[in-house]
Amino acid sequence: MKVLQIFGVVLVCLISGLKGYTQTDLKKPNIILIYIDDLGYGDIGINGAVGVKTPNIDALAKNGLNFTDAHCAAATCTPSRYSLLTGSYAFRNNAAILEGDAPLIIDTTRYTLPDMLKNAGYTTGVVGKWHLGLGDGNTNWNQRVSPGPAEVGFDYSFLIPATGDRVPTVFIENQYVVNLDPQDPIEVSYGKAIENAYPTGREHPELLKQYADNYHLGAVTNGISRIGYMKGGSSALWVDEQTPYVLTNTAKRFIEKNQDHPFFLYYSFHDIHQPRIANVNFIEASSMGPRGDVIAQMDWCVGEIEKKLRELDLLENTLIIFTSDNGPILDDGYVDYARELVGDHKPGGPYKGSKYSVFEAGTRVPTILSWPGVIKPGISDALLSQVDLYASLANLLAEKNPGKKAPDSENHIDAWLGKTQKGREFLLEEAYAFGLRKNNWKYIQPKENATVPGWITQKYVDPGFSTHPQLYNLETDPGETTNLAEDFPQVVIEMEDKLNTIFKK
Ligand code: NG6
Ligand code: CA
Repeated sequence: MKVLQIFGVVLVCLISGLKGYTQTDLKKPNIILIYIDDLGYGDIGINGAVGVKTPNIDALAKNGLNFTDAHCAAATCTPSRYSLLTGSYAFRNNAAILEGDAPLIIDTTRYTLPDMLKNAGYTTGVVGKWHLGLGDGNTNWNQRVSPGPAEVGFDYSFLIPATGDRVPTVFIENQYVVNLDPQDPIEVSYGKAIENAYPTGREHPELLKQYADNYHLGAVTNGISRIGYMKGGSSALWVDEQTPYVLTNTAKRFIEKNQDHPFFLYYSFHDIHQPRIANVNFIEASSMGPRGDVIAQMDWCVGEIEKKLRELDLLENTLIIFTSDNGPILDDGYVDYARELVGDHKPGGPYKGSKYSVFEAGTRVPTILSWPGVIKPGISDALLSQVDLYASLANLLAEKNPGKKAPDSENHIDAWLGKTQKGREFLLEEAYAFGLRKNNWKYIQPKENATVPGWITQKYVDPGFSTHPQLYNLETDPGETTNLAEDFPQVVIEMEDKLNTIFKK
């Protein structure tokens, strides 16, 4: 027996030695969070996509765990990302979609997910879309923009400051604008127009390579009009068609540079958010026009990351979390004919709703975890929220009690790693109304005089409002068509009570 044990230890040491890991490191996988923007449950092949192929994501799912009932914390970007990084619900901080000149919304004294990982010995990096605000509200883009990622736990950052459709359209590395010429300083405004600024799409539609609605007719850079006005920084402007390559190469460099010790990479894609301007390599890669083409482009980038890990022999001990920040949307403001070309493809899978909606498709998003050394391939129906990644990863890394620091985050590491199919008992869905899940029950809280910004209703979005309680049984009615609230008053009371406990916490 003893001999066997010693043999085992020697073998493990040999294997880990070969892979360049110590025993301790084996317990500390590299963690790569691949965070796609606006990708719907049904937008990947493995979940039923028909208009586009996603071979790299499908392979990731086949070799990992594909979750059928995992949710982002909210149906829009900023709230969702706020919850992901803080383990706290967005409503506690009134987090809403931010403009490109908004200040950082994470309190820098907060102990965040990247802080926790740093404390556990990780080098932390964020590459891609940020959209959590930067600076103090009076941001000068021509000097170090602060506070930002470094002040909330990231050792390295390379950012799209807000969204692809908002100025400033420049990359920011370690909080400095990349390639900025000091002689050509940047100015940004979301209120008054700026003199001698970039022409606007409203005044110069002839400059546009893709038309846009009334809300996206501000500064034109690279032939695309954006939200907001901008002046200067011409040597720093990004080229939309190159963005996927720039970000993926930056992510690869981060991996390469940090290959010898545990790292956390939050790779936050611009794809498949609008403006959907695919690189020429992906034009007509799908049958759905630009929206499908950028899904194919995004899938290719995912494959590049996997290839890099394989090349560096890191795949075995890297936990890849692939997911999305909110549900899908066809028309969000640019005229790329996503609605007209969607055909039989169902971006939200069998679920009702979209981005901005409290119905299931608003937050039930593609979620795949892969860690070849540890996770057995399969499918999991566990009910999980991204707000739980914080406490779950903390638990994995032996920081057992993030406690008050992440008030809404629950430890479900066993569910994330596929050791159990049991996830949350209750799960909050934040949109412009509140939804609550318990097993297959879905409750939507009634709202009096509910409104959403006008542009949402113009986009064929059903936000899910009603002045009456709504209760659906997702097992028999995944499309949320038959309101059972009057038939199950006790369930409505239980769900309402639980919501109130969450609000009062
Ligand atoms: C909305 C924008 C939309 C998109 C969204 C953010 C208008 C009319 N629409 O306010 O274009 O940028 O915000 O998307 O301004 S998200 O995925 O980052 O939440
Ligand atoms: Ca989004």
